[in-house]
Amino acid sequence: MLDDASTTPRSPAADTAAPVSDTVEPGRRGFLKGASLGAMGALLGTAIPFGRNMPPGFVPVALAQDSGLGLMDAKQGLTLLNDRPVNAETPAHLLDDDVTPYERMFVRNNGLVPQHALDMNADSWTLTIDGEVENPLTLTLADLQNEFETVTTPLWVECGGNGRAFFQPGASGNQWTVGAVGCPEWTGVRLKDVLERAGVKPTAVYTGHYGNDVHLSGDPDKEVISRGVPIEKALAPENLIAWAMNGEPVPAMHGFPLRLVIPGFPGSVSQKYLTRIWVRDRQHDGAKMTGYSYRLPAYPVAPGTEVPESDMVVMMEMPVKSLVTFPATGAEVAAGRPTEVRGHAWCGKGDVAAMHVSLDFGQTWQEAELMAPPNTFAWQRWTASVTPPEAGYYEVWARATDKDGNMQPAVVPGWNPRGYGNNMMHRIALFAV
Ligand SMILES: Nc1nc2c(c(=O)[nH]1)N[C@H]1C(S)=C(S)[C@@H](COP(=O)(O)O)O[C@H]1N2
Ligand SMILES: [Mo]
Repeated sequence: MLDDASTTPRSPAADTAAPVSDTVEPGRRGFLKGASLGAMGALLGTAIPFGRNMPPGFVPVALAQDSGLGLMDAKQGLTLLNDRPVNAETPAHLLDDDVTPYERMFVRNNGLVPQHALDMNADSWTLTIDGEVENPLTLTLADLQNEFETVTTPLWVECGGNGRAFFQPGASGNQWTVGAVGCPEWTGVRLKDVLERAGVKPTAVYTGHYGNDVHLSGDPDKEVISRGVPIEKALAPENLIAWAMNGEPVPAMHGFPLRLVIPGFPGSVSQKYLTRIWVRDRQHDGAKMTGYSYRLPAYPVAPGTEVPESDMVVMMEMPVKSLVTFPATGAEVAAGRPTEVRGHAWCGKGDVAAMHVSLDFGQTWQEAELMAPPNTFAWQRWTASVTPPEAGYYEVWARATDKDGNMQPAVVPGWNPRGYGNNMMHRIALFAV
């Protein structure tokens, strides 16, 4: 069922021109206390039949769990799309750092932040590896830290629905514009090393990931999200089981105390609050692996087509993409003088091959300087110098190309029912004076 199918997408032009404001409302923190039972019923998605007999100020158990919204106070300048669960994206100009700081890392929660994470309590935490393995493992944080090689490396995470706001007709789900992506530095062990310690059987086909965040209904037996990757991807060297982000314990919002970081694939495979990896003998069928979730039509369809569920296939590598992170859209620059523009580029297949910018709506292009990444699956810095010939309105369009020659398109590519994989070029406005 589509939860918010009527959401209208914002137009790209509106996004380009809009001033970016801090939309996190601190006053929302204690909002449950003042809410009417009717409003709470709406949150639960069901009526509360004996509501009129409940004492004033009563909070139903299903809603007592904190969504973690209070944790957003430490984020800086993010756009809050939803407060239960918490979803927030980062304006492009705040993603200029090579390594994304905590304050600017987007948040995508499908459920509620679990209590142990709110308490930052990792006592008795274990990770189980089972299924198609020779020796099922149950590892503590200390086991992971002591028995495997520790790796520290920047890796990008991008939500599969980043760019959804630009699909027409619109697609249900969070209306991400461009900022559901970030590249923090992660510390942990290679997923591959842990899987190899468990001994992957030849029958292994896929992984299934589990965390212990709380379903929006409050029902402890309901899975929030449980996705997986083909075993070949799971055994690739880039993936980490991480306990630290930017040198600190993984923050509550981002999966404390342990999460997967599987760059290249949609962010949803990077399970937070990780408790179990089930090695499967078939494609995983956990929550949000089936139906229309993180799936694309197996063939190109016209916008708005009703695609039968049986024709939907799992989304794999994210397409090549880039952002302009400096200057901020709407910047004033000097006419006739060179202006520095810069950003990052990344690709689900690994390194980006080339980067170009245009100052005349895509009529002519100049090559930008593209740095090698510090490691595969860290995003790559690009810089260019553009000169607006005279006073007036300009746009910088940025276009990355992958090693197979695929470029970012100027328009939304491949319409799909849930609005995944939009890698259209990012553009910003410049006013030359
Ligand atoms: N346990 C758990 N893991 C999860 C999610 C979730 O809701 N619960 N969301 C996934 C999705 S859809 C994305 S895009 C990334 C976002 O990671 P971040 O919130 O750390 O930016 O986490 C993934 N891992
Ligand atoms: Mo996501």
